[in-house]
Amino acid sequence: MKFDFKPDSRPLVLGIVNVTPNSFSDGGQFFDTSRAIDHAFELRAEGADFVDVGGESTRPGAEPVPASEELDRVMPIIEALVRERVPVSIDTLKPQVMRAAIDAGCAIVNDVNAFRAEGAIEAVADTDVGLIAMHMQGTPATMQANPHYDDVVAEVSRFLMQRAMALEEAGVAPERIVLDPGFGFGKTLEHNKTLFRGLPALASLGYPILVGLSRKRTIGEITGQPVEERVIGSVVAAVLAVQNGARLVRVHDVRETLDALNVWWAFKAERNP
Ligand code: HH2
Repeated sequence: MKFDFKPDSRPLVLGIVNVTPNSFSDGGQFFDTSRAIDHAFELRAEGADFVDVGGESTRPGAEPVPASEELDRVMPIIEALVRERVPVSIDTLKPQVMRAAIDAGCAIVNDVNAFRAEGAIEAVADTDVGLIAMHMQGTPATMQANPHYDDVVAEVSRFLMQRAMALEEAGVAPERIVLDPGFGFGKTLEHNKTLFRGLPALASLGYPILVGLSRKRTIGEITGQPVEERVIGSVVAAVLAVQNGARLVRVHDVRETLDALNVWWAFKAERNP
């Protein structure tokens, strides 16, 4: 299953399956393998273009898990999905997990660490999978302690361009690269707001932009809602993100997000199918 991003297509939706006991928004809910597989098929049936499978939480304060444990969590799910020809994205920052997932047939590697780990670029360069490189200041364990930027849009743009260049220098075709400003990863609410308004500038870097705000703390801070009541806020954020230039969104609530995006897409332009 290849990553074949068409610049003129409607925005793509990645449905999230976290196989972790501690993810912030669906923590523990899909930790059990068979439930995670059922949930992944459900998201696909609801219209997710890709199912993004993650076995290590990156919530603020989360501690890393060993590669062997992460593999045990994600591989059965990836294999079950690939068997049924569901396009899969693997959410990992470990080269070992990237390689195993690609060998199993993943279409995308989604790395919140933007392929900075030793061996990460080598693990993905000589393949044909899509690559999502995300900006993060610090590490999940420490990133929300005291994030600081002089100019968040400029600094995130510069970082993402550097990572895109590093991938291209290793032989990655630009069509395989997606960039992500990393909402909530070492950013305050104010940083996230400024970055959101800067999405047109990020989109002008020349790579498709992915936005992940689904059910995040930022949505809670704006709406005052607990995590299970953030669907409407998240859907509005997804629509505004694509309106501002994002081409992919990573979401928990696929059906609701797609309803909104389809209405936006239908009303927006004359060249729609
Ligand atoms: N956010 C999370 C995880 N992976 N990948 C990309 N590309 N962009 C994001 O914004 C992003 C991501 C964190 O959200 P979630 O998966 O809901 O929680 P957790 O990391 O606790 O599993």
